[in-house]
Amino acid sequence: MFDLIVDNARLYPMAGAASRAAARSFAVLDGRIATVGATGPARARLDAEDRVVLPGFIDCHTHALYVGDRLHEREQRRAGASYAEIARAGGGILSTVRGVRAASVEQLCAATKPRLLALAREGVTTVEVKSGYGLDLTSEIRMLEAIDQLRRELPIDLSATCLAAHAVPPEMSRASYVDFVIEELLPAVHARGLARRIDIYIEHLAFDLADAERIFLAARTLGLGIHAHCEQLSLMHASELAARHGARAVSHLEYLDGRGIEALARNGTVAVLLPGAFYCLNETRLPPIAGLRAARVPMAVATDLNPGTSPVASLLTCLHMAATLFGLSAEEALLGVTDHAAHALGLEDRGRLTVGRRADFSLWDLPEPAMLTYQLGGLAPSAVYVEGKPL
Ligand code: DI6
Ligand code: FE
Repeated sequence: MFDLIVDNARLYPMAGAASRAAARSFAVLDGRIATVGATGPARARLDAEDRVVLPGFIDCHTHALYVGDRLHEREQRRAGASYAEIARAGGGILSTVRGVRAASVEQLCAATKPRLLALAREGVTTVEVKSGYGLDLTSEIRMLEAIDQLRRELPIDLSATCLAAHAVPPEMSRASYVDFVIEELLPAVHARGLARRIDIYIEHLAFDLADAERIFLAARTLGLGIHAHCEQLSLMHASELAARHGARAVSHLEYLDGRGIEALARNGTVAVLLPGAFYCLNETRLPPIAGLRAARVPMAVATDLNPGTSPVASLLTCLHMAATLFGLSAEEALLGVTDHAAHALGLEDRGRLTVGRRADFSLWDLPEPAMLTYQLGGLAPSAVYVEGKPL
């Protein structure tokens, strides 16, 4: 006896436009896909009425947990200041750090919930959320605890990443902060089981390759996964270093070169594209999509939802931007928010509608999934299911 049968569905188990299944139905048991194609007795039945059924979307790179906004930086940028100049003057990430340090878990959750629910309404069923606006022991842990609380309160799944190495806090030197992250913060986060991976911002205005190497070694010792922000504003060869240390994913990559592409390909590292940040910062340098494609590097697409560079609480918008601005095919863009995003997070239990995976899916009244890379706005799933249950 299954829990649910979904039938009369145009089923896209891999989400790519070219990979529609012959099967028209699937069965759910205990939150997982039990069979595809066959039917049988079930406690409930969902007639998809010939709608498109896609795997639940996965937003694999966000800084969704924050309070306040940075609207004033928009004006500063309009007047000619760059993101780096604003950051060096004590604005940027550090202005959000001041707000987050003063906020309680409840205030952090209340500010973040509407953003996560906005993603869920578009069919997003898993969201990665980073810390990185605390930059001290109690504030980083409070951020991760807030993510854990939201995970328990919301119907979608959240996956927390410790981004302690996001910026250097004003009260410390870079070297002593890196020591503190390695010696105190990461062990404390690991001991509490609050994050399954680390991330680091490797850029001239943040951390360098030597800092990154030390943090990667510490993460590996603790058995934490590795993600990194690389080559966003300049070529630092950070992707090569991260890949060599077994990074699952590296993000941004506008300045990535051929050597970096080879390193990602060799290590099976996912390239996470963040067109929302590219768009909001008015960037012109495109990530090397043709090279990534030729080297068969899996590409994911995420919102980078954050108050500074990508106040974009819409994965559908980013999917559209990945296709329109970066030139991804519809299939690449859709794989980028499903299977490849799951792989980036090491969550191989989702991202496809195949037997054994989580029954996270959405129903769409569309002629075909590629419509999501064509029409901007006005599209929403008619239903979203997480582990076989309606949102
Ligand atoms: N890269 C980004 O896009 C965000 N963090 C990072 O390292 C920006 C975060 C912010 O400006 O608040
Ligand atoms: Fe980011």
